[in-house]
Amino acid sequence: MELKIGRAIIKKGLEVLYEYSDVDVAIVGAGPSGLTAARYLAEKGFKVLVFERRFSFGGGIGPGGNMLPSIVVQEEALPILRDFKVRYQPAGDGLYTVDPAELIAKLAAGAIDAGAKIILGVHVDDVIFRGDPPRVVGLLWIWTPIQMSGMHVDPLYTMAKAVIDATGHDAEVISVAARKVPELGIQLPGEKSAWSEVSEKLVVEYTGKVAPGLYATGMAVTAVHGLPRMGPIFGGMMLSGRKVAELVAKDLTEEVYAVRA
Ligand code: 48F
Repeated sequence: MELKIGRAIIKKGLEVLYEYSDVDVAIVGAGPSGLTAARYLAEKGFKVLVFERRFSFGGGIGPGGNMLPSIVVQEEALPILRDFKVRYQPAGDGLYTVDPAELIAKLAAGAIDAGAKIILGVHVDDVIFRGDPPRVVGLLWIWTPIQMSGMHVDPLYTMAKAVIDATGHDAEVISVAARKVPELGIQLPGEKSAWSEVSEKLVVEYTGKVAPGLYATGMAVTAVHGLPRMGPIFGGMMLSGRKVAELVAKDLTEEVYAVRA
């Protein structure tokens, strides 16, 4: 039996890694923005891979409401909640409360059911770039426990037509790209102190391409554009995820037509 269990795991696990070593879109981070983007891109037919450093989903949603079992979403994001079949209750002033456990489960299920692949326990370490002017064409990654051990083990590669940084406050992928590929011309001022109302709007407005092949969504957008942070309100994160999905889909579709023309 042990032989069969082990072989089933190794065979399928390596098949998955092989199949997803080349994708249309690689998303780093399975928080609210990354999972939302994954679903809307996958349902358009793109091959989507999400790398998540932890062995769980949701990013900041779980601890979001200061660990209370309630988070807030504003009216503008209700269509997204309905797409994912997440229930909500009015809290007045255009705000709605959502159960964080339900939001985590349904965002992840929505992304997976739409066809996105989520691989857990992966730390994205670096980008791959090509060309002059340069374009981001993929990622370097390593298993999280190895990264945490501090031992030097060479990472593996995933090639992607588009990379989306959905890593949250530290914009980890964009940050490494800015530091190691200065020719990309990325500035990273970092986020400002809180002003939720303004930031919830600006985070969506500024969502998009940061450099050729590299996009920002969610709190990563605030780090790249020096926007204020917000509290435990998640509508902007999901609206940002949906917007980046639309932009990436448009760019990739136009690139395919340009190649064919
Ligand atoms: O932090 P996170 O939830 O990002 P988000 O989608 O949403 C932010 C909100 O949760 C909240 C907020 C707004 O109300 O302020 O913080 O922008 O999710 C980011 C995910 O990315 C993973 C991390 O474990 C988390 O689940 N992550 C971060 N860096 C890496 C990574 C990395 N280098 N490689 C892989 N995963």
